[in-house]
Amino acid sequence: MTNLVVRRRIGALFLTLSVITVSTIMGGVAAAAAPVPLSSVVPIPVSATATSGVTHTLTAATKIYAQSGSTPASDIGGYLAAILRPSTGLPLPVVPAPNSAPADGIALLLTGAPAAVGAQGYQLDITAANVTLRANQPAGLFAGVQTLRQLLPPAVESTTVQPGPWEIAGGHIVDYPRFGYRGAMLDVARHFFGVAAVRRYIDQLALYKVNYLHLHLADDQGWRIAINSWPNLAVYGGSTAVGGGPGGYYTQADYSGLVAYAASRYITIIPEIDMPGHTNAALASYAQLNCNGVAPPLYTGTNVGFSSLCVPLELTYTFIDQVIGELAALTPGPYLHIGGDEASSTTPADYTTFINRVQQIVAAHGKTVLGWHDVVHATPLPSTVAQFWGTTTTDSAVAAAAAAGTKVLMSPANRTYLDMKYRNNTRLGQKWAGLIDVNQAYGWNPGNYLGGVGETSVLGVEAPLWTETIRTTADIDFMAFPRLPAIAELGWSAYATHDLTVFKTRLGAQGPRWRVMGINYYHSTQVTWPAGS
Ligand code: NGO
Repeated sequence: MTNLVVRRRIGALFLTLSVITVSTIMGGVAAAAAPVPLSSVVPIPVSATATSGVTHTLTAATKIYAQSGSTPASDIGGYLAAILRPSTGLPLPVVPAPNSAPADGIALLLTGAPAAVGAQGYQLDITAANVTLRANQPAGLFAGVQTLRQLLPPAVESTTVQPGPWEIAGGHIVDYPRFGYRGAMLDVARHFFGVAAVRRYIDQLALYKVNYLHLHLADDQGWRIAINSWPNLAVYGGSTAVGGGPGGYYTQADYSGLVAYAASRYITIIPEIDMPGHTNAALASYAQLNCNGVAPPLYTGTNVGFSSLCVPLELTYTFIDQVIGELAALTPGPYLHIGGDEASSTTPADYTTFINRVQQIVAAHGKTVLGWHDVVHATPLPSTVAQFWGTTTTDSAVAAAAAAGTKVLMSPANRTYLDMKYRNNTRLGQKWAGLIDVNQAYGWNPGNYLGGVGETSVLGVEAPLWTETIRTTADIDFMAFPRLPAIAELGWSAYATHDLTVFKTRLGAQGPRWRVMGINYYHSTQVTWPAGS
């Protein structure tokens, strides 16, 4: 009989419980599942070498040692403990690491990592005696914690005590990202998603080392952030949604809370106000923003390209300056996204005038412009980043901009758009950019995809989730899983590791974890799921 001693604190007492492992009950012979292999981590690490026959087991004595004197390290220790305690029932105290590397427990250290892992990478050593995670910066510790988490059995994600054992395969991992920007976008304008839903998505993104969350905060159907100098934007412009539902918006306190929550997961939020098109909600909220002085009605359909801010009107730029000013003050990160897509109700000359002027406003507020790749038709500032959302592998204007130094964020719609259907009969989503199952989402190379846009021009990869047809967190889960981890891997892992067959098995191995986490994932037939998942 295999007994695992679990110490749980109940009130002021420590109770010692004996938990009989499931394998004992079911098989009679103690045949605990083998530890998760190092090779199953998503995104796949740069290098992972297993030490055969060695495992590390978490016990009631395990401590989490955090780099002494580092608040971020002890916060990351607390984050790890908060994930592990409910399922393991172990106390897992977070304590300052001694000066020399601890001989036991899990150590989160900001010393001794190889320079090659940079600011976001880490080194992880797992021996029978201890687990040692080293990074140069807290972001690297956080990334390494996600790897460690995936190396524990899926049941570790449970919110209730599970039998264990909590074994981790022995080995040595050195890991760092291919691209510094690995993003996801959530459209909270077509349907509004409240703070809890966005936090849930942030937590899911963190598990796959995504480090930017772009929030599409305003579109024709809704304006979702309170702007103090233009209050009607949120109150009226945010009052509905696609299909005519109730809408909603973030107060600035809500939004700051999201920014802080994301930061605690090493994710930077990028706010987007789409303009000059996709602005019906703003135009409906303030008649004086319209060229004819008449406010259009609120819009709850799904057409695009019919609205435009009034380019010749000086008030337009006062408005933008005040909106961008308030957003910049709420945004510790470097980027503000100005949209710029599908401005088919704006003349090309007006478009150029407008984008060039808005870039100056963003720069005056100390931020860097991100825009959909349409902005290359204006005159991008040297720092402006163009987000490619096309469906072809050639775009001469984007290639010319890249040749002139513009960095490109890769979101090809037929590869990365999480709102595309998986198959013709997928209940949710659209088809305009094609069907996207795992082969299609994973089977491309961001550094060598768009003609004339080589690896050095690519800032990173982002998976947008537009929400014309998406209403609930279960819908978000269904469209994001399993494709989001595929895109996250393209952003993190070296292209030399790219292998569709192996990836389908690694991705499938995440299924049991998603099940424990309550993620409503799509059971793609292209993924090799383990039996029973
Ligand atoms: C396009 C369009 C969005 C839609 C989305 C739906 C871009 C950049 N503009 O992508 O307004 O919501 O497709 O897939």
